[in-house]
Amino acid sequence: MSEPEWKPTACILCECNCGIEAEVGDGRRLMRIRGDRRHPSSKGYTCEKALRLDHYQHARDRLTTPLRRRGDGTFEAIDWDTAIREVAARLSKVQATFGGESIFYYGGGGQGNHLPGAYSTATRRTLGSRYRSSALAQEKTGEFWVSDRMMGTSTRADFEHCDVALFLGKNPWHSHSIPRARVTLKEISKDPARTLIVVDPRRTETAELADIHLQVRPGTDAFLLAAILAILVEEDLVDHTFMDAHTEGREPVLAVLRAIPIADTCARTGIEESLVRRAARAIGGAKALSSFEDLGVQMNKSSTLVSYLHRLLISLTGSLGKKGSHYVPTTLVSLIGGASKHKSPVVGARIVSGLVPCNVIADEILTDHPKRYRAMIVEAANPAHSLADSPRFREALRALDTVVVIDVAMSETARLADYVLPAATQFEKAEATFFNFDFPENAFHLRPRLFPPPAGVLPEAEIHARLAEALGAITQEDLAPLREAARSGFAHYAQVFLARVLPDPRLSAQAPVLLYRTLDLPEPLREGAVLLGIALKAVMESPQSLARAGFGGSPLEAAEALFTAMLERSSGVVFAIDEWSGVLGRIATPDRKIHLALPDLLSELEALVRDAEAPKDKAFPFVLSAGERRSFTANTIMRDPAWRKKDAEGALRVSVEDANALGLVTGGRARVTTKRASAIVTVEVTGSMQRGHVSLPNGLGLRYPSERDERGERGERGEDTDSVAGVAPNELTSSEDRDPHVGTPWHKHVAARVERVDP
Ligand SMILES: Nc1nc2c(c(=O)[nH]1)N[C@H]1C(S)=C(S)[C@@H](COP(=O)(O)OP(=O)(O)OC[C@H]3O[C@@H](n4cnc5c(=O)[nH]c(N)nc54)[C@H](O)[C@@H]3O)O[C@H]1N2
Ligand SMILES: Nc1nc2c(c(=O)[nH]1)N[C@H]1C(S)=C(S)[C@@H](COP(=O)(O)OP(=O)(O)OC[C@H]3O[C@@H](n4cnc5c(=O)[nH]c(N)nc54)[C@H](O)[C@@H]3O)O[C@H]1N2
Ligand code: SF4
Ligand SMILES: [Mo]
Repeated sequence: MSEPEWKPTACILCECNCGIEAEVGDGRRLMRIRGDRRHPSSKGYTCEKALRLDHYQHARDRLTTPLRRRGDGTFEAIDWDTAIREVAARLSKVQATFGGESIFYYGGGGQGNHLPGAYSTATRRTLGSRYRSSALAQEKTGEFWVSDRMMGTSTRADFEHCDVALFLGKNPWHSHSIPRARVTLKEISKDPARTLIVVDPRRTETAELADIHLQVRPGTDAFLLAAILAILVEEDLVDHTFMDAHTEGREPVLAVLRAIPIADTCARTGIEESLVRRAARAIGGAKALSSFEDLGVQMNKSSTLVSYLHRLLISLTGSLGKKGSHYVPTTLVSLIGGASKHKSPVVGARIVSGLVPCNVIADEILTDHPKRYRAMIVEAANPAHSLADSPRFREALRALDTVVVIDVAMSETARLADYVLPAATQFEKAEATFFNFDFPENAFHLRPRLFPPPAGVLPEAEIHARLAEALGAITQEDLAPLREAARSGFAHYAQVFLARVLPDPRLSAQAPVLLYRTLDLPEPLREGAVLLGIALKAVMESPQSLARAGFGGSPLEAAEALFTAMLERSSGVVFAIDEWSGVLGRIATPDRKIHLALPDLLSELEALVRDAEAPKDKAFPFVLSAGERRSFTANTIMRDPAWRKKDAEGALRVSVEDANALGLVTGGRARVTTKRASAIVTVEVTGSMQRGHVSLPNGLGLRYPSERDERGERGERGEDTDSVAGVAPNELTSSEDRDPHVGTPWHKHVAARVERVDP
């Protein structure tokens, strides 16, 4: 037995990726976990979720060998050579018969792992795959589209230094998304000179800390923002100097806002006009406003309009480019972009940031259209659980010629695959994310692996390299000169790489796997190879920001220094340092101004406030928010229900008034019915919900093997020994309930009926 040892890594359960140290011992377990004070962003912070990460590393439904579906639907274990050969052959055949663009790619990374997506570009390019998507096309594409049109870029906010903080449909106490969220929230809350404003129909943990809680009626945020903007204009609380210097298109916007009937518009939200005015005055009077919109508005009615109004609020108050307000971070890999010229091939849906809207994927498959997708590669994602209308998405997967799933666990999606390729966990390979959005100092964290992968599983980098080889995309002759160059240091290697690989389209398509195969990094860091390419790109794109962080000199010197630092600083590295004075220079529209007037969305706003509300369907009197973040939820990364210390079933939250009217009690059962399906749930009666609004958590309803099944071989055992805790929210949602512009789902606004079920 060796002595346990503390090693740096990161939590993988939300986009913050807090630095942690794990005590690792024999048996490949994460025995104890604590925050890592050396991590540049989290500085020792964690929340309760990180401390039980061993439930991920040591899960009972871990995949341990490649699997192939048999004719009868069960799986058989196959060896890696067979798996790679057959997957390459099946996908090549689809490519030859229907064209590479019929091979759809979904995923590429979750909350903690973005290197698979980087390596997958090689496989996708080899196969000629063109269409892809990920969870971002269920949440952020409306925001990206609007941001791109208005600013040519996207912003984040500096909550640490703001005097007014605004959260729109966001509960950072539980969902985080900003560094050290609870510390920052508590500081704002207790400081009388700072104002915390929360817009949420529920009295969330964050709302409890707020100075102003705007408890909107579900789905009425566009009215609320319209009223706030109209008040800012009416009371002349807008920043004229900022608008003169940095915006254009002001007049049509002000004209629409002046015409908004403020009292009526407030009434639609269910909030007193006086409270809306108080919030507007706090926002208008802010020295530095930070604001964050998230799923409560992005997965809701008028989501794209809300993203637009939110950006108008930032622009009209001049909340960009000063400390404590909004900024444009320096990124290593940009996850965002605007709309492409091309539409999705079957439905003709708008593609934003290169992503097909998640809600149309099934429609792109379940059709006889000649351009329908015929095959899908799913990597580090669980769309059979996370996309709207799971039954229909399962049907779509079954209709495909070939489905390949790369995952660590037997997920809901893996169960429907033709081939399941088992990946090393995020602690068994070098991993990182590109969720790096801090400012003025921005950090990146390459985590060395804690354990070697067990026999039978491979890191995604190795899987994509083997696929490239099997598909004939790279040969030993391609590798030899690069291997040779690697012996003379990174700068020399980079020079040879730039000279040989980048000008050759065939080889540049394979850049990530060429780096992986030839750099020959030490094993615990091996999958970090692709970062040399990323470092090279970063020093070309943001030389000054990187130089301020110590990565200056010639591009080759800077890239070598940055890459070396990424490999060596196992608790993370500050790769960019920026200046507030440079932020407005990052507005990337052709005239470098913020374009305030988006005519389509202004017309939508006019229609919204003018038209009467559509009558409610009496059969579905409730609004169900399907997929709330809670203390122990983490999408489907954590499959073991024992990870959840409380609320194992993920209760339906119901207001006291509704519970009394329906005869519901905490711990009792209820039936939730939507137009799609019914589910039996456990009830939690709570004063935090408003009447007519109910909510279910995200990430539940997963199949998990019971303890006595631990020894069983995957696939060989019957499904019936698995248990399922809670309800999978997307059994209840419908894919046609989506945003008209970018197709994001209305998961937070599902019409529902709730009835008591007698025990
Ligand atoms: N604990 C935990 N943290 C997570 C995750 C997790 O699974 N668990 N997932 C991570 C991921 S992937 C994401 S995208 C983020 C999401 O983070 P959040 O967006 O904060 O998460 P949610 O709880 O889904 O939704 C936020 C709030 O929207 C509110 N809401 C519902 N309807 C409305 C409405 O009509 N208007 C307004 N204004 N609000 C409404 C809900 O009451 C809820 O408090 O969290 C990340 N962090
Ligand atoms: N109704 C409803 N639906 C929602 C939401 C909601 O609020 N309501 N939220 C949406 C949002 S914001 C998000 S982000 C999505 C999340 O949904 P998805 O993007 O589909 O992601 P996860 O559920 O996180 O699934 C991650 C998968 O990666 C696997 N995995 C873990 N580690 C590794 C690894 O190292 N390698 C590989 N290859 N696989 C690994 C896990 O086993 C799991 O199967 O859900 C969306 N769906
Ligand atoms: S869940 Fe998010 S906030 Fe909590 S420790 Fe993990 S990364 Fe940090
Ligand atoms: Mo998400």
